[in-house]
Amino acid sequence: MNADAEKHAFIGDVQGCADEFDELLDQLTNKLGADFKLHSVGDLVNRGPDNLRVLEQMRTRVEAGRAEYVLGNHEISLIAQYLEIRGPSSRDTLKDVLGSHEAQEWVEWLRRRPLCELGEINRQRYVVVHASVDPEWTFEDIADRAGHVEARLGNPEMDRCRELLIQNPIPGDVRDDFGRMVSCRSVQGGEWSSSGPEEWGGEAWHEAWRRRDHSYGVVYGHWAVQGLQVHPGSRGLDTGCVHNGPNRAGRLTAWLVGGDLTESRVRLFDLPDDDFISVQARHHYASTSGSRCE
Ligand SMILES: [Mn+2]
Repeated sequence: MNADAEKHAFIGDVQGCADEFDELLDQLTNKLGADFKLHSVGDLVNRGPDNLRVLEQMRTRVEAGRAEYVLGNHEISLIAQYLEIRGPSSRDTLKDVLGSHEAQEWVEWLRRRPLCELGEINRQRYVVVHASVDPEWTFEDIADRAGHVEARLGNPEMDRCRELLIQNPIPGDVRDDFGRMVSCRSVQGGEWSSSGPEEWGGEAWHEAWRRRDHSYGVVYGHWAVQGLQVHPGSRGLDTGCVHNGPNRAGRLTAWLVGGDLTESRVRLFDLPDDDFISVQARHHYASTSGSRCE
């Protein structure tokens, strides 16, 4: 088997929905065999009921070389709460991690995870990032800027990590880049916001990004309200499993690529593309339709 025949599954925001995560992994194993590579867009934790189970499953796969996992805003929130930089919000469900005897070990493991995964499948370069990249960034820019954030966040000196988390961003500096990668939804010129365009103005970051005709593709999460996003060059995979409630259906979604699955697509991100599988949320995690989707 050559490298291009390896099968891959990119999955959206799990947010502690361990039952659905297990079900999706079972379906992926049935479809792809046991050797597929799993790629997570981050936000494995928070809002849902069972963060530890999800983290343990992912850590086992990462350490076996069978998964890649980039950090989302909720992992950053977990680290910040552990360091007492911020307190929990009323909807946070991180106690199973933060209250465990292994809390410190989890924080040390998490802060050493990457902000971006940069790879190549079927000769197509791609980036996995939780929220966004600056529409102007090249593939090399992303590698460089993510590397600077990771060097601070995962620094052996915890104080360097703490400084990053409390630092005020200046446009284009390491703290600003960090925010874009884990929180951004909208852009307007050089500015960005974690709010959607309907609240803040501007446009969706991925629309601005697409106009640049970059040679790399982007796989991201973080934006459940917009649902599954399938565009040339990008895939948005957050289908809001943890936002499932009486007024809104949530699912956990995977995008499948590699092996013979991509024969119908000349290039990885071409359309049409229906190589997705998803599982329905099993529980009502959200009681109202008005909850913000972070
Ligand atoms: Mn998020």
